[in-house]
Amino acid sequence: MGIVSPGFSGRRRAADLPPGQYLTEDFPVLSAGPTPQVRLEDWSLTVTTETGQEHRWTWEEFRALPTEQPTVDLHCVTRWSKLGTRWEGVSLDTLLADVETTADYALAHSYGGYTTNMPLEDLLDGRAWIAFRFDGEALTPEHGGPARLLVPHLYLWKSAKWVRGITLLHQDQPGFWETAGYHDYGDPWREQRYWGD
Ligand SMILES: Nc1nc2c(c(=O)[nH]1)N[C@H]1C(S)=C(S)[C@@H](COP(=O)(O)O)O[C@H]1N2
Ligand SMILES: [Mo]
Repeated sequence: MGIVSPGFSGRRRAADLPPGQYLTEDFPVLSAGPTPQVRLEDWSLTVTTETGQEHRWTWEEFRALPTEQPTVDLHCVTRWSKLGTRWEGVSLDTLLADVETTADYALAHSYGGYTTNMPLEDLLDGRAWIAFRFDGEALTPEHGGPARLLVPHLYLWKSAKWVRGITLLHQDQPGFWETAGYHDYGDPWREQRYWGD
């Protein structure tokens, strides 16, 4: 008789799952509204500092930046986790390298109006990307293409799809779900799902 079933993937285990999460092999789509269709020639990404200074990249400029290929685990607050997902994107360390700021907070803005906040330091030190490729393919519109924020150490609602800008702020400004009762920070390992968790 077998002792332990290795699970479907046979590679990753319950120990890789934050509390209250279950493993899924598919990639659910969770969007609060319709999927915006952004043409690459109309796309841009803007970082706005606390003094109002703007740093903007067209798609061409953005794609000329050096990229990384992180493999990361995703944890959605609706309790599914997907392990070992493969992405390609530009590190926020690269994007923010020449941005002068003393801000402590960031607010990501998306085409379509979605927003989400996080401490600026959570975007740094190799922990966040503007991702444009998933599993070797161009990121599909329903998953946030042309490009989405990827901040995998926080619950997935922080990974703004269709990202168009990041505003750097001296004061924390809650985004769409954070204003609706979700946790301001959203650490899956501390199960910070809702206000007060
Ligand atoms: N612009 C935008 N980004 C978003 C959302 C959204 O509704 N709009 N939903 C968030 C939530 S709650 C989750 S769980 C993930 C889902 O990403 P996926 O649809 O690629 O699985 O995107 C996040 N980013
Ligand atoms: Mo979510």
